[in-house]
Amino acid sequence: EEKKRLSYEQKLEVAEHSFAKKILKIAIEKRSNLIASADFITTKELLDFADIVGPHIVALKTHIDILNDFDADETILPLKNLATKHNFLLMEDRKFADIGNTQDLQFSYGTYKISNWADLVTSHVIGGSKSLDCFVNVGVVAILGMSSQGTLTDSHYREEAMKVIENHPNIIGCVAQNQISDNLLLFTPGVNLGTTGDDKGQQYNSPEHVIKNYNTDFIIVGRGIYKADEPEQEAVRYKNEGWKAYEASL
Ligand code: S5P
Repeated sequence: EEKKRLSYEQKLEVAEHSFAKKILKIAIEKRSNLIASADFITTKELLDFADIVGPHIVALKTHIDILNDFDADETILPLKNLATKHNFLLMEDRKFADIGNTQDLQFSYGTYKISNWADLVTSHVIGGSKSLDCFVNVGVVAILGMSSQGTLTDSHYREEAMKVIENHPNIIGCVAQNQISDNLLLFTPGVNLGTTGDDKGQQYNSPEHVIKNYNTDFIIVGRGIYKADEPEQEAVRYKNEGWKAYEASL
């Protein structure tokens, strides 16, 4: 018989990292496995979007460095308030990829001071295990495999990356396009119900495909929601599709 996935409740029982517990609790409470990617270049669009989709998501994924008008008081304070109001986590998709000392500086200093506000951060593991020691008071989501055409994250890379990932206590899960072991959370981007890709190498699957085939815990949807005419309606649609596929896979 085919091996079934663990439920969010079962994952919560064995989760050790505080941010793994937090995101699992939110998923259970909201009956949602949806993370919305908010790839906006203005603070107003980012905040309006967060307020609209907030009730339906477990986390809002940001690329904070693409904002034209970033300001700690005008951007981060209201964003944190919205995260509290609607009970979602803030996931900064920084994709760190350097030595430990540089990542330490990039995490806490400069314009964005990510460590002040992010609950989750994405990081490559290409710098090796010790490069990840700097990520304290945050959950690290490691980039195992990418969704883009021609990515270098082939099976050999992923096998070596997984050795780092499985042994690092700061890591709560992976971004990947394949099934991984039950003790890590799986986050899958490249999800869209309307199209199979873009002209810059992105490749898409449906929520059902990634949840059924990879046992993904959280789907990450960007343009499918934020470019829609009715982003809230679309967020609800992805949330419902994602939850239905999760329940069917139990
Ligand atoms: O492999 C990846 C990893 C990530 S985090 N492929 C991705 O697309 N992402 C991110 O997910 C990407 O940076 C973007 O913010 C989001 C996908 O956006 P969409 O508009 O293509 O859905």
